Amino acid sequence: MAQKTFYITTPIYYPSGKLHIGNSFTTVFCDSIMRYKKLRGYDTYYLTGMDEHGQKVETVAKELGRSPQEHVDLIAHDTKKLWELLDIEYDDFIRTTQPRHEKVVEEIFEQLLGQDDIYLGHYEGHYCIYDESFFTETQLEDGNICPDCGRPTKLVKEESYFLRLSKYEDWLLQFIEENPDFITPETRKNEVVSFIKNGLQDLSVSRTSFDWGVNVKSNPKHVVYVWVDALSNYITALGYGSKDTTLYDKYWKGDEVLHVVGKDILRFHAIYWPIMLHAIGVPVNFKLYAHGWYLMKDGKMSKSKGKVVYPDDLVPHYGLDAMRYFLLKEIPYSGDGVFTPEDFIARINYDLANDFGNLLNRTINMINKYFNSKLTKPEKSYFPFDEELKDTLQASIDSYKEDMDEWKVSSAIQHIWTTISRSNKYIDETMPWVLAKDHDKQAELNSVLYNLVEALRHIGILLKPILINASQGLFEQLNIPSTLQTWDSLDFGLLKEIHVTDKPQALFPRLDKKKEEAFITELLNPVKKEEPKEENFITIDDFTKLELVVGEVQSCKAHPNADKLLVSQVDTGDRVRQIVSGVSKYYTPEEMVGKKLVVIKNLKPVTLRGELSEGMVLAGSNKKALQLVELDQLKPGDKVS
Ligand code: ME8
Repeated sequence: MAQKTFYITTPIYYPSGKLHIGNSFTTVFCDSIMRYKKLRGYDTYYLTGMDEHGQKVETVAKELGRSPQEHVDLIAHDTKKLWELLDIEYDDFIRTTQPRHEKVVEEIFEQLLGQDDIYLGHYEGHYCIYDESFFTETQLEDGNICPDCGRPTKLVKEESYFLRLSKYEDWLLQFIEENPDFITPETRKNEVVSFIKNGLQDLSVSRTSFDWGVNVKSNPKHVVYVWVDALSNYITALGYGSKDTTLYDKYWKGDEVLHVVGKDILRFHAIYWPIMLHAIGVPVNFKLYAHGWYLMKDGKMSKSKGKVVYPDDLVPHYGLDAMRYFLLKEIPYSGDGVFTPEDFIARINYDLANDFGNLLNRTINMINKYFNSKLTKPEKSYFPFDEELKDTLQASIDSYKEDMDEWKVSSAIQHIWTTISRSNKYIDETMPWVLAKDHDKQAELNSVLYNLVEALRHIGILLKPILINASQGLFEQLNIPSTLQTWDSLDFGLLKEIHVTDKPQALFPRLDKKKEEAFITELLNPVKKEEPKEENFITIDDFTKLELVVGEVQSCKAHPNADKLLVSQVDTGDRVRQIVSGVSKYYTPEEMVGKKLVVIKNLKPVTLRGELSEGMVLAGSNKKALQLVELDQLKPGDKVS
């Protein structure tokens, strides 16, 4: 029988900065689904990539003193490194700046224009550069603030092309009705349906206000607006519109296609994308899963508030599997998840180290101790608990499968832990250490330990899409042949004989709770080093603009019209100049005479209360005192620098 195909995609990420656990969640999530499908025998294709065009990229690159291309190259490089760290097995990494993508986007746009699904008009609206979205007055928060990111929006009016969404409103509603599992979860589907029923407005699909994008072929002053550009990646990456459409024919037109997106970009994928595809004559045969968000205890993850968690801070310290486990476990199917240092450490200590790691470790240690690392397949069952263990295992496998098929990864993980708990309970019930004391109970003891290894083998298979190193570690320590690590080998009793390692290693060492919580808290709130602000600096060139010289006061009088001021005649070497200074509270005119002071010679002359002032003398001061800077060893006109 031909293998079924499964094509899965992440959103393509904006290169606006380093990716955090939120973006990483989507990618790890897709990776686990892809690995599950592979385990189930599918021919899979996993696409991820970067959304590299748009005004925001242009702006960020400029701020960082890079060209947009240099900027996106750097971020794409860092992103690939992150996926390597998280062991993401993607098949392709598309970048919207690649010619293979740009060329096809150009053509898609022209096709839509040619068939009058795109037309030229004017757009006026409040635009958020950061989110690359327009908002209506009613959507904005007070002060024309973007409702998504909280930044100020800009009122923009420009010529723009529009996609006729309104024309396809009825078609889309009918499509959603006829394909009830097109959008999941159900709550998200309801959101989309009610949005459409409120009436779709034609979508602005081009900009003239920036350059960094795909130009409209027939009118190059327009750049294709980022969503038409971005969404097309899902088919351009497969070679749609190119000479070689093998992948497109195989995977897009294949058995299953799944787009996984965050809830914030649901509308784009559930409305604009199917309409675009339908309009250009591409079959709309994808499913959409919109997941919730990772939040911090007190709200959204926010770089500006210093509340962002990065996997590359955690993985080197806690390992790949701890990170993957937490990410996949803590976002439920249709809700948000919260990251706290306490929960992160608790999941490692309780779920991974105590429940799972310990089960494996105890089992191996007992086999080593009682049977010199070797077991044989028991001839029969000795305890009623044996059947209970097997029943729990079978029920967990069924529920796991059902959940994974519906993208409920967090819930599927819980079913694995049900089996883990049942296995730990089985040890308490059968008490192998008591059996070991009785020489007549060797067969029972062998059987108990065999059942535990079989349960662990099953657990290892179910964990393959979730914990990459730990599932492998489990198979290695139990010496499970690769033929019994497959989905088809989920059948109790297939192990003929067992020979476990005599050097067991803890998969997840227990962590010092307080110390590690403090470590992560510190990562989240690094002690801020006061860095001098750039605008406080002047360059040496700025300083040398000042002409500072020694000036000797020849004579001095009180200012006729201002109590605080003295008027001095100062010899600066080249000539005598009049300088007005606010020092009368600290110096009498008599005291001034003969002082050799530091004078700024090239200060623009001003008239102060009727007296010309052709420079300034320098003084130091605090609230109580003022002291003129004197250089009594030098002569008038000597340079000060
Ligand atoms: O939206 N928790 O890119 P993006 C969970 N370029 N998911 C999160 C998250 C969080 N805290 N923060 C972000 C874009 N995400 C577009 C996509 S696709 C044709 C174009 C998710 O880099 C977010 O929900 O802003 C989205 O799914 C993904 O990261 C990419 O976000």
